[in-house]
Amino acid sequence: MTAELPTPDTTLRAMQAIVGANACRSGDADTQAYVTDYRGIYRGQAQVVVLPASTEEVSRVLQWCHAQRVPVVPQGGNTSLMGGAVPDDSGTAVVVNLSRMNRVLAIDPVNDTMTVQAGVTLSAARSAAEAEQRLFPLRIGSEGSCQIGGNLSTNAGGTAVLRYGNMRDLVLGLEVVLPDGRIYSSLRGLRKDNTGYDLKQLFVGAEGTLGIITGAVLKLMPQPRSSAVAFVAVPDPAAAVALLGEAKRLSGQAVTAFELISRPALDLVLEYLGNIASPLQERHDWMVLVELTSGTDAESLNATLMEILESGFSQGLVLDAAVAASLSDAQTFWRIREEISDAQTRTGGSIKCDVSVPLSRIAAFVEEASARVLELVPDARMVIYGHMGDGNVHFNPLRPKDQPARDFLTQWYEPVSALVDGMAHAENGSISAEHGIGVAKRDDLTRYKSQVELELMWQVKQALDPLNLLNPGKVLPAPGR
Ligand code: S2G
Ligand code: ZN
Repeated sequence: MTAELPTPDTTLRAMQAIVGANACRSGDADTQAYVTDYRGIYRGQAQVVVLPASTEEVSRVLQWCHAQRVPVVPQGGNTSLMGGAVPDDSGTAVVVNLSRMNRVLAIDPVNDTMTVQAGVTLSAARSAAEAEQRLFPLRIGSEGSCQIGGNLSTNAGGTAVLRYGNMRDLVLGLEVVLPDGRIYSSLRGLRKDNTGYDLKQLFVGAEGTLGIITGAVLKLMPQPRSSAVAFVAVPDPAAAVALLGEAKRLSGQAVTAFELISRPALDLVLEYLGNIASPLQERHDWMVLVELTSGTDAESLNATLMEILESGFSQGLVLDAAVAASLSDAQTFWRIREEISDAQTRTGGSIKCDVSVPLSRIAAFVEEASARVLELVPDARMVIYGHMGDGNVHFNPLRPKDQPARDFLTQWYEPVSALVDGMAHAENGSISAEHGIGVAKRDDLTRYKSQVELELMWQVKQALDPLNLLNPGKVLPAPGR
């Protein structure tokens, strides 16, 4: 016999008693922004949305919801692409939005750590580090609105993973409120701590299904003294991979970003931006944005970049290159790269396949998957771009200009995503390299995860959230599906 859920009015009053009336939102109009994802694809309903100001308040909210068996959806900047941060349409959930917990609590420049609340935006975190002449290296296009808690919950990657890793590699300590309200805190800034299971890593990438991240201790890096950026035309993806090898051989750790851009991706974003010309004179099928950063002076780093490009030219790996002659040039090159995502959203009809394969197989994968997708959807625009350097591309077939988005998107799961994910899986790759699972790819896990992997994930979920109250329906398919 399932216990009766409290009425929305009872829940609202209980939440108001914990966080205060001003930190509660109820009713469709006031909750709209919190129950719909930023692209308007995933829409749900909530009993109440609460914006707690402290870990203590989060704990009390979860204690109450746990006692009343009320499901809870944790939410940061609500920039999830997979529907992971909004409630379902049952109208039973309480959304806990962390935006008011937005303080940088401490920066220790000697220890190279920064302690933040979960609601600090990525851009605020990066600015706080910069003010102390340090770098917090996570770099993703949504940095103005995404929050550190959500970056951790989705193990966010972005354009500097090649050099600095994902959020999993950038976190040293966490504070998490568990489904029953207990507070797990390991807000320590130690690079070495071998005292039992590394519990914090359970919550990184769990998409809010095991606990609500309320604070973190993050690694800081030395600020690079110089950077060198080039927009390079290459004959094909295989040449891009070979050029990456040359870049690593000649500059070692200095390779910070290596972003593939297909011609349809470039055409799309230049059309969207409207006021920026291609950095290259000629039109090319494939390009890469290459960024080196280092502690050496700009002159020697640029010389290294030129050495890489000359070597590339001599081996037929480079067809043309525009080297940023100023910060403004570099910013323009990066703006072209970063705006591809919004250009897709504005155009509509983007089938998103966020896949990764071993770097040794990525060129063949891109070529073969492109050919096979075009057999299925001959006029699709092959918007293929992103983090080739770490084996991840956003393989996003886009609707033909003359086809309405709604028609084109009927092909999303079958046949397009099933084909592309199946090919990535066959390469021992990932069907979601960066964006996580949410609800969008939840049921795919039964196809692409082994039975043992699924059983282990269910066992972890059962151990930490036996009542399945935290972010229900996200990430894990129902057992036995
Ligand atoms: C990026 C953004 C999401 C997408 O631009 O690196 O992660 O595929 C993507 O539009
Ligand atoms: Zn990406």
